[in-house]
Order: sequence, then C-alpha cells, then structure tokens
Amino acid sequence: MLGSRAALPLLALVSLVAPTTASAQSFTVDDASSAAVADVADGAVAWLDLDGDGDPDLAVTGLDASGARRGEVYRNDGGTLVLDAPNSAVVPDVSDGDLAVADYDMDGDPDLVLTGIDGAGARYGEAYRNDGGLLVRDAESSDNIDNVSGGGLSWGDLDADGDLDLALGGRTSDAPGSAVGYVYKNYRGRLGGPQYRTDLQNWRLYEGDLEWADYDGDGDPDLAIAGLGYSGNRPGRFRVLGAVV
Ligand SMILES: [Ca+2]
Ligand SMILES: [Ca+2]
Ligand SMILES: [Ca+2]
Ligand SMILES: [Ca+2]
Repeated sequence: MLGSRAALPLLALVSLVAPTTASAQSFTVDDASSAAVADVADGAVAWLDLDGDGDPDLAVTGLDASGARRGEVYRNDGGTLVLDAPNSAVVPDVSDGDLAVADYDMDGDPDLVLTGIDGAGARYGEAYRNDGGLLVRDAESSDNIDNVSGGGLSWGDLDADGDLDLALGGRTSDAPGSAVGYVYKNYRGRLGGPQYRTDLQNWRLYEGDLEWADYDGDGDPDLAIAGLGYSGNRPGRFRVLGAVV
C-alpha cells in the first residue's frame, strides 16, 4: 500500500539522450506519444511489431486515473505512437496482470499472451495470434491458460523442442489459496495440454513475477520466481519467497 502518499497513474515514453558519461544519462519525454498512450498504474507494457513494418508497436494494460481498467494497443507511426483501435478493441480492459510477447505459433510474427482482472472482477489468461497485424483470440490456447491476476508471464523452451513454452503465476480468485504456478507446453503452436506446476514445496506464489534464464549454463532454461507465498498447510501460511528452480 502507498499509505497517504498521493499517486497518479502515468505512462510516459522516454528516449535516452546521448550520454556523455555513464553517470550522466538522462531521458527526455516523447510528449506526442505519451499524450496518446493511456496513463495507468498496476499495469503492464509490451513491445511487439504487430504490423510487421519493422518498428515496435506497444500494448498497454492497467488502471487509469478515473479508476477504469484499460487494454490498448498503439501503432508506431514513424516514431510516434497512435491508437490502434481495432487491436485495442480486442485486448480486454484489465489491470494487475502481465503481457508476454513471442511468436508461439511460429509463423514469423509476434503473438501476445495477457493476464489480469477487469472492472467486474473477471480474471483473464488469453492468447492472441497475430493474423496479418490483427490480434485474434486463440480460443484453444486461451481455454488452456488459467485466468489469473497478480502474477507474471515468461517464455522459455522448457522441453528443448525448439518452441517457446509459457510460465504463468498468479491467482484465480480473491482467495490466496487460489494461487497457481504453471508451465504450459507449446504443442505445435498451441499452448496447453501437458502442463507442469511450479509450486515451491507446497508454497504457491502470487503478487510476484517469474523469468526464465539458463543461469547455470547447462543448456536448459531455469526459472526464477518471486512473490507472496501461500500454503494452507503451514504455520505462518504467508511468506515472501524468491527461488530459482
Ligand atoms: Ca510496427
Ligand atoms: Ca505468430
Ligand atoms: Ca518447447
Ligand atoms: Ca539451466
């Protein structure tokens, strides 16, 4: 909680000014793009070249100053971001989630996975294929992905078969006991089917994040997880945890 400190949701596009020394780097705000992009808190941002024209476009979710959840996409128009209305209409208005970009169906363009919670309290775990620059809900993968808020998403090739598998954390309801952690295997461009729990010895984590990296250099991806752990079986029941598995 932020206590009594006044806080406003903000999202600004900043560019790095050519540094003279390592300690003198500064950023300048891109006023035109920042004016276009929704100001949000409890948010997520992800770059993906949706329209395949060589520049990164931006997806944003979060809670705006009016208390409304937002899910928007912005097209990169020569270095200025402008609202991409068709794709913004596809992306649900959510906060407290994550966005993850990867070409999971391996057709050469970046696709998007989203989690979060909307204004009516519904949680989401959705996958969208990139169909010629338009996001299209992948019903089969979306149905397999748990609907969560308060967690993270990360892509890694768990089974070393050349496609990206998806790690997800979060909770499926307001109850802390609903926290889940899964890796969904990518099967021929579809997410789900076989899946693996990422519980840490019965601690299920939420309000955190997770990220793949081969930190031990043995050629397979490893997972770092942090968050608030819940275990109905343990004294204390709640712990702040960080682990590499
Ligand atoms: Ca683009
Ligand atoms: Ca794709
Ligand atoms: Ca894989
Ligand atoms: Ca490894």
